Amino acid sequence: MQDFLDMYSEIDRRLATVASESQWKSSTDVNEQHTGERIGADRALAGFRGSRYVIEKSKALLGSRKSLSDSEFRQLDKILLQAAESPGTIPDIVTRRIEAEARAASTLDGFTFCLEPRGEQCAKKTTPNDIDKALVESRNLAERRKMWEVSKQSGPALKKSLSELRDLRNRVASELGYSSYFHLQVADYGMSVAEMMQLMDKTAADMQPLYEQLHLWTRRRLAERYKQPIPKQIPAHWLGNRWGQEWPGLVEAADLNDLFRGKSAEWVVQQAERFYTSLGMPPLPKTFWERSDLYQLPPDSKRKKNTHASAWHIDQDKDVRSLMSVVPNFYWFETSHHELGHVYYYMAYSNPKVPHVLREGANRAFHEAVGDLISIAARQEPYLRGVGLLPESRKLDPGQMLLAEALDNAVVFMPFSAGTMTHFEHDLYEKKLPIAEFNKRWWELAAKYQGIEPPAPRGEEFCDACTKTHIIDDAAQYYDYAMAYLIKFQLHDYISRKLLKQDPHNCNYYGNKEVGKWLWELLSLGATTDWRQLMREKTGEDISSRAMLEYFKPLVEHLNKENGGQPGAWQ
Ligand code: X8Z
Ligand code: ZN
Repeated sequence: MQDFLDMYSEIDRRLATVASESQWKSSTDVNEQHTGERIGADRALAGFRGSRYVIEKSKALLGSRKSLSDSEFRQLDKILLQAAESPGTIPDIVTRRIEAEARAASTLDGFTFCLEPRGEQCAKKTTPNDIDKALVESRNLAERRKMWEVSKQSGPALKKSLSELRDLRNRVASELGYSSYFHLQVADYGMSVAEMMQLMDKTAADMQPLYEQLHLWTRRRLAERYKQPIPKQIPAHWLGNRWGQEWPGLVEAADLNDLFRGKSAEWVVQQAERFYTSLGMPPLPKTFWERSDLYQLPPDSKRKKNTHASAWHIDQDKDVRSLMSVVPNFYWFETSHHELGHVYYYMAYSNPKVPHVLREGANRAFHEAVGDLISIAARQEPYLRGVGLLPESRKLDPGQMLLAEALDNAVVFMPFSAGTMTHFEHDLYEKKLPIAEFNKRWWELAAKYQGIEPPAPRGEEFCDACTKTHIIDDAAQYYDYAMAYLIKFQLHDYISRKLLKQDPHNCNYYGNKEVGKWLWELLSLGATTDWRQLMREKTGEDISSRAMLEYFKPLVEHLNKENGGQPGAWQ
């Protein structure tokens, strides 16, 4: 037994390191050569992970479950899940998948958004950061619509790839008995598809009354801003995010973007690091700063890179990096805290007590929750004042701050993540949604869960779902974020009330070593314990929307007043 685990760990660590390094190169400098190198390295890794020997041996060892220690069982379970991503029994399909994944990633990562197309060329390019800035700041509806439409340009380029990838991913997953690729991804939680969908539907339903009140408040507010009649559904280009997944820029009194005027992008990332070190966690390794790729490239840069933020654990040990396009604003302030959360998780579980195969989060949602938890703390007034971001003269209204947090971060995100995204991917994989219905289904779901409609009907020449990074390169996993939001409010509730004995709305983790120790203990376990058990041990409860709903309770009253007790539903 131990021989097999040792052999697997040693070979896997080497091959995975080479593959990560090639993926890093192909994401930070998109070109044919790097795509080719990535395909080669991924094939070598897949060949090992999915080899018949690995599958048969781990199945056989799992067969005598009673004699296995918990750690042995968990390792074998992970090994078999990894094998299911590339079963050696269908090598041609696995190879085709690897190539299709790499090509789609290269189209996505190297995509040029164009303001003025000239035939096949582009006379004026733009960046996702500039699109986001226009969507947050512009008051001109024609300009907003233009930018929103530009942000959907990558969809048609990716639509066929998504359909092919869906078929290949599903075929791969079926080989070891999964009903679809969605099922395979959900299996990492030890859950069935039905259980996951139930949790998502319950979450969306729990948030619905509050979401509807926010929706009503927002459509009135934006109609006034743009001097338009109040719509039933919100036109997508009215909102400050390309997918309406969060709605920043609506509460002027709580707009924190101006705090970053005069700060550099470097400062933003360094300040995020200071949050973690203030808790007693170690500084980031020197190699993090040398090897990461943290800042925005100019629109005419020869080098192209993925502009969506990510964190990387290259060697399952000390080589940790982040890929971002930071500019000094509030979005990147929060996102830097988010990415460093991943990085600190990597650092914490890379210790001798955690076997190589279990150097992962307690589950994927926990991984997403850590940095976001710190982001909740990083927007609290005592912290902003303490680090000198918020000047003496600027007072913050707690009611307005809570409203802004619900809109630009927490509540508004839930119908998108638990509703639109999760159901789209569920239908894509489990129900084999035909390519001729991709866009129709996407907008049906956006209408149903988010109450959002496109500025004008969007036919099947588009693929608006394809413009969302995760649909292409983080397939069938977006419920991770919905769960992460539940978990982060549960952790925050515990930390503020039980450890700090402070109001969750007005508390300060910064500099608190007890909080740091509590969190580090959780992170250091990696995937060595069952996540449900960990949840109970650390917070005393199961995963639920209780803590998030409680956090936003003061808002219910506030919105009720502002909305004059009107029902919020748009349906
Ligand atoms: O993708 C991310 C992170 C990287 S793991 C920036 N997030 C989701 C998104 O942008 O859609 C964070 C919250 C949701
Ligand atoms: Zn993340």
